[in-house]
Amino acid sequence: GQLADAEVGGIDGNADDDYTLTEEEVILQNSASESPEAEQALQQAALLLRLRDGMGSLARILKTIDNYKGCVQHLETRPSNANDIQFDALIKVSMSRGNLLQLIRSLRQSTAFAGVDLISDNVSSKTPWFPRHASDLDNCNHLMTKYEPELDMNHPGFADKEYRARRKTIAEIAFGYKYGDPIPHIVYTETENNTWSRVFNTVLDLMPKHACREYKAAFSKLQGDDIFVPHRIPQLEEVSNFLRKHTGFTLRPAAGLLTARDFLASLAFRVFQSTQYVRHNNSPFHTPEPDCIHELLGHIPLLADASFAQFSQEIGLASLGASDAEIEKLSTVYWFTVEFGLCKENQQLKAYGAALLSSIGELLHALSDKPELRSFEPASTSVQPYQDQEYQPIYYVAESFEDAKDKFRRWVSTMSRPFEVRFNPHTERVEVLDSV
Ligand code: HBI
Ligand code: FE
Repeated sequence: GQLADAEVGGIDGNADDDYTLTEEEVILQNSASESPEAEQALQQAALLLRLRDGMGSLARILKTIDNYKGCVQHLETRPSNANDIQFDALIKVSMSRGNLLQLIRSLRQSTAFAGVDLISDNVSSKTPWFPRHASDLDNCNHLMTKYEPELDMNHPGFADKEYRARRKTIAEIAFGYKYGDPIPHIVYTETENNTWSRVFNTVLDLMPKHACREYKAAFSKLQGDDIFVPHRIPQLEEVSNFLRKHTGFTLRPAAGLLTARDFLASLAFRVFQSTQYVRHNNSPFHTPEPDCIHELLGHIPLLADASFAQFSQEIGLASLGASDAEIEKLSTVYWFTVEFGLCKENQQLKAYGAALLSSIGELLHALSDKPELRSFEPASTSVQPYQDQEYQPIYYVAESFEDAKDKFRRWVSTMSRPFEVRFNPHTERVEVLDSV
């Protein structure tokens, strides 16, 4: 009872001032402050300590861990080579993120541990942070620095100052956007509307023969509602309202190519992050990065299809809290289905992938006899390397969206995540069901 039971949660207030957080503490603080659930999530850490006043402080440390409801999973001590009364201790603990953050602060700052140096606090973030509510997507807007007009000399807009300024203005809208806001209206220029018209008209030509029936059905509805017309770019807000009515999907403006983790996470909430800028008018039929013409003509029609919407959401749900390696596999599945997927319709091959439907060149290539066709099998599709600079040499063919979804579900159940997630559409919240 003599041990340091006063130390739980009690950090000397004045010690806080000139104290900088370590990288691990920042991880803990960020993840713990997201929500009460995150704060309670269990976390592992390996604490390496130097006990300058012998073994006495070890007992105090263990008692404190116990008070924080932590579990010591491994403990090792040895005399340090410095001198006789100094010991090094390695303690592996598992405790809630919130408490772990407090413990680390106590070890560093509290006078009760004056004889203890915390040499390292290697926090393993086994489960990466992920959004629990649709409003958490306000934090899921990290861009990949790839194919940007500012950075890529091969970008058609690289040498065009005016284009770059336009891109910046539109990107600012996306960065300022918060959950619940209406999507700001963009007054597109005549040049931008012209670029849209040129792509729109080629899609109109090719769609009857090459697009899958679900795409065509939704496309007609978008035309019927005067959202898809040749002479003007649809506004994301009207498109979002259209989708909400059909499948509950909505849009959020995105500033550019997002990280796969952020992009996939939004799908779990039936939210599609859509760019709002337009490709450079010098290259109307090709863009190195997503633009709103690709999103609108490629992605939007199928997101209005119930079965496809479900498939998209399941990829998103599988991504929440997944490891980096698993995100990579899910991205690859996304690539070969949502972006470049082919499907069968009465023995004929049709396109459903957004990158095909919004790019005539690749659409005709995909349906020619040049590429290799394989049937969609998540286990092998997810590890197929791909490149994004030229036309694909391989495409995957799905029997139907329902079949793709069944196969995908079975494959996802083999992934390593120690919990299940379920989306509650009433609260727009992802519920986490521990399966351990
Ligand atoms: N970001 N804005 C945006 N649009 C996409 O279509 C997109 C993305 N980031 C990643 C991505 N697509 C895919 O290539 C997968 O990595 C998920
Ligand atoms: Fe896309």
